[in-house]
Amino acid sequence: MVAQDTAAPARPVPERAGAIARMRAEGHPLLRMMGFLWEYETAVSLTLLFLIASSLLALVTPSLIQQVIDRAAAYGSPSVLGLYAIGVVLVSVVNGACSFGQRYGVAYLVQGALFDLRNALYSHILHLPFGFHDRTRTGQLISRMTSDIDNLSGFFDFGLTGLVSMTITFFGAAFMLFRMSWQIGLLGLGIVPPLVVVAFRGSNTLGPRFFELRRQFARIMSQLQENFSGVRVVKAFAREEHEVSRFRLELDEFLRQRMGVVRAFATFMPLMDFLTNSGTLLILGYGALSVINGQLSLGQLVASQAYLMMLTGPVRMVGFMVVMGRRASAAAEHICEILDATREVVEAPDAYDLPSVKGEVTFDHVFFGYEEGSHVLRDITLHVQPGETIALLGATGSGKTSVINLIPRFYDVSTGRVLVDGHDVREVTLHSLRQQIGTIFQEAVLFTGTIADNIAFGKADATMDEIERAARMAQAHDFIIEFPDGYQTHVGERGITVSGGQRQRITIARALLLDAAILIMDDSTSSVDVETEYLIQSALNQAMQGRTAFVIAHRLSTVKNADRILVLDAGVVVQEGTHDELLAVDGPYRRIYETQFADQEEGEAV
Ligand code: DUT
Ligand code: MG
Repeated sequence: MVAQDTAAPARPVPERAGAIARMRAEGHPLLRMMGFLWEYETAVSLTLLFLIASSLLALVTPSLIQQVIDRAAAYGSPSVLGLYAIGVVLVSVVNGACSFGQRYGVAYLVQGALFDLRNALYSHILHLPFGFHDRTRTGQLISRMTSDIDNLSGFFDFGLTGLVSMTITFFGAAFMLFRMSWQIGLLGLGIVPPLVVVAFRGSNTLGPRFFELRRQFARIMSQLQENFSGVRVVKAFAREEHEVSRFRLELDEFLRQRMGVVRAFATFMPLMDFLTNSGTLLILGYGALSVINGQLSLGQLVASQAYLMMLTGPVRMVGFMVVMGRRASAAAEHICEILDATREVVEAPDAYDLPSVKGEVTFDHVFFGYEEGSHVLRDITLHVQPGETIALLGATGSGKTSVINLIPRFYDVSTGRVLVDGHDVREVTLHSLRQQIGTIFQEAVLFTGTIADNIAFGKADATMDEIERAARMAQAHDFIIEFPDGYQTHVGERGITVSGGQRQRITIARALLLDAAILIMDDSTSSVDVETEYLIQSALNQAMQGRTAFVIAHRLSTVKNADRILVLDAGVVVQEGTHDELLAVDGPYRRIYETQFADQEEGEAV
């Protein structure tokens, strides 16, 4: 966007870019996050300049007022008074302008940095491999993208500028007080230690409570999310009342904690006020005596009160700043955890684009496990010719899904090789590999958007003709045009407006649209009625024409039509051959056939 344009292209300074990249990659998480701000170097310097100017100008104002009182009022000269009045107005106008510049600058660079951070994080998450997403809850990722970034945003916005302006104000005010009179300066500084003690105790009490409060809020949120998306289950099991009372309990806890925070806050604020006010009173008293003794002017007495406020203001904020800093630091740690999550599946630095393939797939002594040391697949060797259909069969947990997951390189093998048209899948770019493999997952996921968008998901530039052709092949065209808006019909976040079988056929169309040489399908048709099953079966038969297909099937017709059947048991291929070959021998296939398929055979004989 605008912000990026100014930062990135104009000056090719690789050294600086390298420094920023280093800053983002190592060190304290919070500093790494600040690397995102550094991208906006000019904005940072300008903002800092405005910030310093406005803080210094604010320090001048009490001094000017002192002059007005002491000189102009004392001499009774309206013209001098006017001059000082103009001075005061001028200072506040310039101060206003600086303050505008500083606020605008901060917003510009913080929003720009957050824009970049959100993009970087999102892209990183989407690029992380299957293994990472197997381990990580969706809610956790969402909270990284939302509340953690919000926390950082608060810190960037108020924390950093506050730190600078408060430091200047504090030391500036102390300096001005000492310049006026060292006794008053000492008295002023005298209030600081007790204020700091109270502020820190406040932050130590409030900090953890705030954390707890947020955690409780997150719990409530996740309960809401679960129950709203699972509302049908809640209703089906008549659990509404139970869920309502569970929610009430969580809300009760939230209320209790919230009141605890309020109580703590309400205790500390008056304590701070009391300390500040007593200090002020002390100095006012001492100052008044000095005025009577002629050691201090009236103007100075007035100014000293203003400086005292400037001295105590930042100290009162110390506790708040510490809490904010801790929160931002925790958020930065969470974000860095994700940014540092290793990509187990990484493209080789010299990865090349897989040329257009014919569809030959080879497993060469493949061992594979989800965790190091334990193998889920053992010594799989397989050679599939282009156009062949392979059916995978085996008990649940035998490793069927694991086998096909290796072809698009969703996971990496432990030892051995997976080759597509003779290219090791680890040597080619992921994009070029996956573009040539149509994948149909067991779970049919539709995204919010039109049916056409959903079919064209893997190929954004597909024409309407291509989309329709894919839909026809998937036996989906007929029901799609029945919808009021045809291909432009919107489907909800979970495809609520279409039935399960329809959803599956849309995802089959999605895979077919790629017109890939290789097709892999996991269990796609296990849970639909006979009629739909038949439609999907013919869709699949169409789809497999002229392609290499790997099918995890539960239907006899698919298995029988396959060129080869692999029977898996505990990660090992125990039988391999055609339906007739395998049926002829006494082995696992015949047992599966007899228990699962025999009755299907009768049904299909007609
Ligand atoms: N497994 C894991 N982590 C995973 C997925 C699977 O450890 O993320 C294990 C479970 C199982 C083995 O790998 O013991 C094989 O699983 P796979 O999903 O390949 O089995 P399947 O043949 O596809 O089973 P199903 O018919 O239930 O889909
Ligand atoms: Mg499976």
